[in-house]
Amino acid sequence: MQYNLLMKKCIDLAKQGEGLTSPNPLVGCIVLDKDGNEISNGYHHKYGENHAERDALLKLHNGEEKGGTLIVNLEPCSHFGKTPPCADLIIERGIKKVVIGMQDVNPIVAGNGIRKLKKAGIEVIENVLADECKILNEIFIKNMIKQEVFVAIKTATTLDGKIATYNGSSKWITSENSREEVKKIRNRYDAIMTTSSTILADNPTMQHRKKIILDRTLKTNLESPIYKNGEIYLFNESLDMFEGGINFIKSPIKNNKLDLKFILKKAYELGIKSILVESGGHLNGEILKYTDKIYHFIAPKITGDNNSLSCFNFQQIDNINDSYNFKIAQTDIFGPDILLTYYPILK
Ligand code: AOF
Ligand code: ZN
Repeated sequence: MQYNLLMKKCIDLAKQGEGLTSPNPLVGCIVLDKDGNEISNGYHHKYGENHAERDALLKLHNGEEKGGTLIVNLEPCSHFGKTPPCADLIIERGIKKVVIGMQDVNPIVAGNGIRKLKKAGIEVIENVLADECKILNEIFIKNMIKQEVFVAIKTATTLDGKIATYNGSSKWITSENSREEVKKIRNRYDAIMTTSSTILADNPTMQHRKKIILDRTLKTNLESPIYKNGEIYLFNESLDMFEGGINFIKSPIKNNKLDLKFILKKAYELGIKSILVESGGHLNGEILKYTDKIYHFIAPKITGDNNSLSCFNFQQIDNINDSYNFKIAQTDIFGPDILLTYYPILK
């Protein structure tokens, strides 16, 4: 049997938990009876709630899964965490075959779930749509393997790579369609990050659960719309306190700027596992070396002005071979704009 389509459906089910499962992974699950008919599905809804396998299996009450197949994008767990091990429930329910997208990278599971299933005589098929499953959980994977925050940048430019004219005029480069997609992208990340320059230039609201604001000298007005929703982490060079609903966090200075390495480490310690940077060319450029992924919306416009502001503005190079290199992973159309999704190629 070809399990690719069913695995794709598990990925789609898993995505229903986007924005709610962090720091845990996105997981979806399908159960087939012994004749291959789909009899249940489920997903991990929210951090701390049932895992996907349990969500799907607990919907079945009459033993119709006995001798059946379970498909799941992540190896079933083998540990007692917030819930008992999913592998045990799968065994108890008499499932005969388990189809897995990728092995778990969480060291307390890592292969133990698969071994437990096999020991119980269950056939295990691994690595079905593994690449897609790894992209689905790229944040979880980076967190588990490196114990570091996953950083993505979102930018919106003209065809000539500009985010604004020389005097900051930028509303709106991309279409309503693209801006709706940005809201969905934002939702995948624990926090958004922006700077005082962006706040002073655009005065955005940026609705989100958590916001990291870089304002070295505290020059933004704390009454600005951006401060009016979400938890605020305001990195600056002088204050370290919690006041007026704002976490002021004092950061060291490096090369005359707030130290990004410190900020990213601090954010991770504060439980922020992923960040979407939505700012201008300076921060985009400075943070590029820590960046895992870029969402680049491009509108079919040309400013034609070399003084317009670029989406990455941080270095001078003489040789074109000193450019940063990327691998384009996906292209989408949000008419009339396109969205390029790309990953840095590590040198
Ligand atoms: C999930 N949802 O659907 C699956 C997970 O914190 P706990 O006790 O819920 O355990 C989380 C770990 O369980 C997680 O890091 C991952 O290794 C494994 N699988 N987690 O939250 C799920 N299948
Ligand atoms: Zn589990």
